[in-house]
Amino acid sequence: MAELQISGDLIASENDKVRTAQKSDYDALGARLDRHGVDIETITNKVAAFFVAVPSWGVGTGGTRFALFPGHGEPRGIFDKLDDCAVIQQLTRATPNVSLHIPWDKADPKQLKAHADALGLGFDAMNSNTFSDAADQKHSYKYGSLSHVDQATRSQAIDHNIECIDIGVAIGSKALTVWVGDGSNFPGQSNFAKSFERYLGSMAEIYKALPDDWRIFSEHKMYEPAFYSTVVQDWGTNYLIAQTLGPKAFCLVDLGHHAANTNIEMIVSRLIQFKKLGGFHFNDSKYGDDDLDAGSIDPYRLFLVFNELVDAEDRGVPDFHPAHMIDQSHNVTDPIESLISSANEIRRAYAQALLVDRKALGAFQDDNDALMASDSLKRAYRTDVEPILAEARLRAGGAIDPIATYRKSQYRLKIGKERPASLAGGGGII
Ligand code: LRH
Ligand code: MN
Ligand code: MN
Repeated sequence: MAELQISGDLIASENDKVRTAQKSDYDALGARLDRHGVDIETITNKVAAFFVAVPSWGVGTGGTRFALFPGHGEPRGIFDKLDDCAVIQQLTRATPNVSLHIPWDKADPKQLKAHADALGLGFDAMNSNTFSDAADQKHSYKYGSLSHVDQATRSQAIDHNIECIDIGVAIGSKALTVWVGDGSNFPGQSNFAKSFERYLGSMAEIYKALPDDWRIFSEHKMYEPAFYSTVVQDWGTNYLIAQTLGPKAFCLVDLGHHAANTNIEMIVSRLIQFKKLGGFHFNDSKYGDDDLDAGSIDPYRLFLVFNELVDAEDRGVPDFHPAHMIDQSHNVTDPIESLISSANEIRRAYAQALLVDRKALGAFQDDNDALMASDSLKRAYRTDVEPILAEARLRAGGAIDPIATYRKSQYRLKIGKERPASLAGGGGII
């Protein structure tokens, strides 16, 4: 039987050290917001109700295509990964769900569910994997999967996705994310139209296997592993997929999957407007699909994405419930610390976006007052919302300072003794 790893007493005693300071910071921010007509309690309650899912593959140390340097206490499999995810949730109270990757996390669904239940965790979208070959598979994905020229290879990839749905149903997931690396490295290597047609045909088969209350998310990525062309390369293609498949199909936006300088927040707005935004893989990047910690490179862009989400929430867009998930690879940090920090950064962007004075912003836009419109965003972004984030954690039983509490718990040291030193990291080298 799984048990929670961080003692409640430790969280309480660490919180006691900073409780008075937290209260005074929270009260001061409350007074300041009140002067601008904002009720801090409304913001805190919204932040406390905002959750982001942790990727199972993110709790192991990641790597590059050159090397992987495992840390102490690397998870040996999905059950260790769930234990690590529970630590993140215990301290942040922002990550009650885990997103699984099959076959990396393949195990008896009953045991998966029991282990997660005991830790108080649930499951977000399932992720299929047809971008690498599993040990026992008959047909290779070297030249593609759902868009492969060979029907038998496509069928194998379709069956794998249906298996992911079946596992997901057994553990309480409600969505399947499909990302394929299919593409080509040379002009002429593949026929753009035919490979997209084959991809759509395969996805239609998977779509047919979706339970009524499930959604399917297609995830686009400009390049890598294919370096000349990629079958699902941008949001335009992604929108066509969702539109072609039907009402249960939506687009997933991974923040690292775009050309440099792409206006991602505008893509988010378009997908919302045309009712096809399915969810996110949050991370940050400088050059490509770097999978760096959310908010670590361009926190303003993260804020601008949330500005669109809050705008939609405010306008009461019907059936608007995008899935919020993290997709990162931690190569030089303790993955648990990175995920704690990322969950907080994502909540921070949400809290800041909630502070935008939308009425004033709308008026500045209508007046063509570019400077003041931009200033309304900056004003919200500049607000230090940390006391709100800490308060949301504290009230839900988490830590005022989750990283300090995590370090104090010596959890890494403890699991380093229990789990043998291994070469295993996240899921493969990602
Ligand atoms: C592809 C990707 C996709 C995979 C994950 C491991 O780059 O973003 O979401 O499932 O990485
Ligand atoms: Mn992703
Ligand atoms: Mn990626």
